[in-house]
Parts: sequence; C-alpha cells; structure tokens
Amino acid sequence: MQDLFDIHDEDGVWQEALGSGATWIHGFLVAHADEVMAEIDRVVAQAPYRHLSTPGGKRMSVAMSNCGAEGWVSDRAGYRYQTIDPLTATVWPAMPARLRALAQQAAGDGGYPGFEPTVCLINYYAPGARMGLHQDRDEANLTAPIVSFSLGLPATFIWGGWQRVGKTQRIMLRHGDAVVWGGEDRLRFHGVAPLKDGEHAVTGRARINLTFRQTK
Ligand code: MD3
Ligand code: FE
Repeated sequence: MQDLFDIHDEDGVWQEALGSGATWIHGFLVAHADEVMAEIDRVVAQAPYRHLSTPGGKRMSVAMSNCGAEGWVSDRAGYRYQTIDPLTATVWPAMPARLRALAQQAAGDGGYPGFEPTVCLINYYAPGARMGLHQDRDEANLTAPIVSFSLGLPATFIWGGWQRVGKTQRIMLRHGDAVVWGGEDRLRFHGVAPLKDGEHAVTGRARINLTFRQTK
C-alpha cells in the first residue's frame, strides 16, 4: 500500500494525498453540483461540445469544450491553446466567476494558494468514451497545478509515472471529487478507462470532467 493520509471535514469532504504534490478532495463539489452544472450548460450553449481529432487524424471519443481566455484544441496541426474557438470562430466564453472561485479554493486546500486559472477544459464522456495515457504539457507554466472536478458517472482514472511505460495505479473518480495535481506529480502520465454505462441524476448518461489550467 501507499503511505496515504486522510484529513476529514465534517461535511463528507475529505482529502487524501496521492503523491507529494497531488491531493484528492473527495466530495468537494457535491454541495455545489447543481450550480456548477448550470454554469457548464451556459458555457456549452456558446461553445458546443465537439469531438476533436488527434494530430494523427483519429477522432477523440471524449467530446470537449472550453471557457476562459484560451481553449485547448487539437487537429492535424497538433495540440495547443488558442484564444479563438475553431468551431464558432469567436473567443471562448469567459470562465464563470463561481467556477474560478471553486477551483481556487480546491487549489488552496490542496496546498497551492495563488492559483490563477486561465483555461477550463470541459470533457464530456458518454458511455465507452476514454482517454489514453498522456501527459499535460501544453501549458507554458508547468509550475502551476491542474485542478480537476468530476461530475456524474464514476470513472476509473489511471495514473502512472513520468514515462509512458511502467507501473500504473487506478482510482475511481466519483461525482463531486476534485483532484489537485502539482509539484512533481504535475507531469505524470494519466488517462481514463472506457466509461461504464449508467445514469446519474446530475449529468444523465455521462461523466463531465473540468480541468482548470494556468497556461501563462
Ligand atoms: C494528472 N482529463 O483533460 S482529470 C485531461 O478525467 C485529463 O477527463 C482526465 O487528463 C479526465 O487532460 C483526468 C485528472 C487529471 C488532470 C490533469 C492531470 C490528472 C492529472 C495532470 C497531471 C497529472
Ligand atoms: Fe490530462
């Protein structure tokens, strides 16, 4: 077993260390799920979910959108952040203040005060959607953490080391969980196993993951 330690609140929210720089905050969003979903609905009304292509030309099974000053995109030309949404040819919707505040609170709880996210990538998983093992290294500022929020159906999150090959660990990310990935854990390889079908009161037959990123 890993040397995990737990910190418990009084409201069903509790923290678990995943690595020296990574903290899992169980239940962080449960009390805020409806307002978070309402904000996501407003964003995707302006910047609809779409299936991007990998640089190799494969359609990603996860549908994505973004809000904030930039958005993460992928196409034949590669992976990058850009200020214009290629689907609408306009700027991305602003990051809702409430989402930004929740991400900053999670970052602070995880030991990273002063987090200033510039981008929120929104991942929509229908049953069967998955994300292959990858590193998040398109951000110019790799010293800032990434904050992730999970809503809806549970998913098996896979995380490994600093190389594609080698030992991996699996954890179940559930509705309302936040994870803060910083420090030495920021560049770990990670992915998501194919989503198991089910129905969730907040998201329907889906899982939604938000990742807040400081790109500058
Ligand atoms: C560990 N998303 O969007 S969130 C991604 O559930 C991404 O949709 C997954 O990986 C999802 O890039 C995982 C948890 C997460 C996010 C960023 C990380 C874990 C991370 C960055 C470094 C290490
Ligand atoms: Fe990632």
